[in-house]
Amino acid sequence: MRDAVTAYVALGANLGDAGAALRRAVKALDQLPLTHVIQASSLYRTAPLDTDDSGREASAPGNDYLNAVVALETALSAPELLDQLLQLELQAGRERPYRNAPRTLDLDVLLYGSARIESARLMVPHPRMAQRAFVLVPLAEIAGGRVSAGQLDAVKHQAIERLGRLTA
Ligand code: A4P
Ligand code: MG
Repeated sequence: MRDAVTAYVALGANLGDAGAALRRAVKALDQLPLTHVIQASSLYRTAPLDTDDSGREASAPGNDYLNAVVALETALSAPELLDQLLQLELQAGRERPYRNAPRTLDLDVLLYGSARIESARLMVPHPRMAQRAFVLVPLAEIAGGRVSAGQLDAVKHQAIERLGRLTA
């Protein structure tokens, strides 16, 4: 039996019924093999944002996003977890016409225990998470120790509105 790890996954959607997509995603994550959802942040409405690895910031196309973060306890390896997330995105009708395109569901691995992973298909911690209020604010809500006050301060100009509970 493999040891379980606490992993944090960011959820985002701005196409179709984004609220329903995020709620369905939480249920689906809880049903993945060797995995349980142990915590979920509130649901947030956020303005579409384009950030790159250099820290540049611009607005992105499409409607406002709904975003949230969940904590998983999982015995899947990080690449196995990524495969499962990509599968759930496909099931939600995800298409990738261009960079930062509006999306029915985006699931990103933010943190996987304390692992640092730099492979061609998986970077953990997520390389752009520190530039994004839509990641840091919900993550801080459920994992205060993983986000510093300075990090939150650096993104406080980005529009984010707490809507309420994500899960019942
Ligand atoms: N990949 C590498 N590392 C990871 C990781 N830690 N988690 C690779 C997930 N995937 C990772 O992702 C492309 C490839 O990244 C994957 O196949 C995987 O091998 P993708 O989901 O196909 O494309 P993407 O989502 O457009 O790329 P990415 O990098 O997830 O986009 P971003 O940078 O996350 O930006 N504004 C608001 N307000 N809210 C949002 O949620 N999201 C984006 C997407 C832009 N603006 C937004 C939001
Ligand atoms: Mg993604």
